[in-house]
Amino acid sequence: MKSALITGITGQDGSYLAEILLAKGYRVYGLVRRSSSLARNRIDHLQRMSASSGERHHGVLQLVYGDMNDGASLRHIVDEARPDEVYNLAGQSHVRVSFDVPEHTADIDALGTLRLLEALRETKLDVRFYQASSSELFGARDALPLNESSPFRPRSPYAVAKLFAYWTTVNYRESYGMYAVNGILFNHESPRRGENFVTRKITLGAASIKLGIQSKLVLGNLDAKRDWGYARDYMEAAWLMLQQPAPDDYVVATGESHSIKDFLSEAFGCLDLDWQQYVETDARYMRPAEVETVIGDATKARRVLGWQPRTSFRELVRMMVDHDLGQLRKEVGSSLLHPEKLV
Ligand code: G4F
Repeated sequence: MKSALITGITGQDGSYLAEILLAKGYRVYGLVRRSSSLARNRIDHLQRMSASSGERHHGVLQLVYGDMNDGASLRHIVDEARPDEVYNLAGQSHVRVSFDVPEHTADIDALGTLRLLEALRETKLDVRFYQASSSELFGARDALPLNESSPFRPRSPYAVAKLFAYWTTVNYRESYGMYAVNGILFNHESPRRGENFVTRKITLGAASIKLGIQSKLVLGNLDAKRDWGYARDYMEAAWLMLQQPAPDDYVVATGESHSIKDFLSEAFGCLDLDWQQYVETDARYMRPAEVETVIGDATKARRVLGWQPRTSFRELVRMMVDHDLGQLRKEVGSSLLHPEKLV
């Protein structure tokens, strides 16, 4: 049985990756932080399946306590689990929030990666390491689409921290001969996306308006353009990157770019609503420095990994809207949801 350690297993990407690995028969170790609230809804179903026999999942899931700001805990986990593959998905991943908590973002996203790589180096395991790098590394660029050779120019504390992690990964590959790769993923969304990222904020907002729970949706910059794919498709690419004969870095993207306005039009359109009647903008959702347009060129991932996105923009938006409408219908009346207060 192959084994893998996933940091950030309770997040959108971690939960999809865990599903993929469990279906392949892996023993999956998921790093979780000790906290007073158990926010593990994205992996609850996996824990239940892993505990019961006869499911289509053949692997085993085990959660282990640790923290990216605690090198000793990482060393201990690596030593205990002795994984074949490590996927570093943990981090403070909200770009706007990184301007409010730059030090924390750097500690977890940048130094956390270093701590994990050091733990792997010290144990001298024959391990394959995946680093969740980001299209935010490129920042504002004139030459589009962006590929593995495009220069980096980060424009947020988040992107600067990710740049450190990117180069640390390359450095450990070159210095110590480690199988360490960067997946430079462009925006990837799903019904499991955090509610304060723009796509989920929109689908949840549109569904709330449709059901009369909310009267308007307040956003920031509506002109920004993103290359949005489906997170599950992107985690397939992450796995493929660790199955190659030699380590390398790959861009993962759809090659299509849409504006926030396009997303609004598609999402509200799914519910027969005109977004312009409900959407307002507010400076508090704007960023001190914005990345206006993002579009990726995943030619290398297509050629070397044989990967391609399987979910179109339209299918992705529809999937998210349908999910949120269904979820809200179940939760109407619940005090848990206050979409208008989201970042
Ligand atoms: O959904 P976003 O917050 O995603 P962003 O900043 O592009 O970053 C995401 O994708 C990156 C690439 O994969 C990741 F590295 C990163 O961790 C994260 O997952 O914002 C998208 C765009 C921005 O231009 C933002 O200014 O939407 C614009 N926007 C407009 N109104 C808003 C809002 N973003 C948020 N979060 N909330 C708004 O109200």
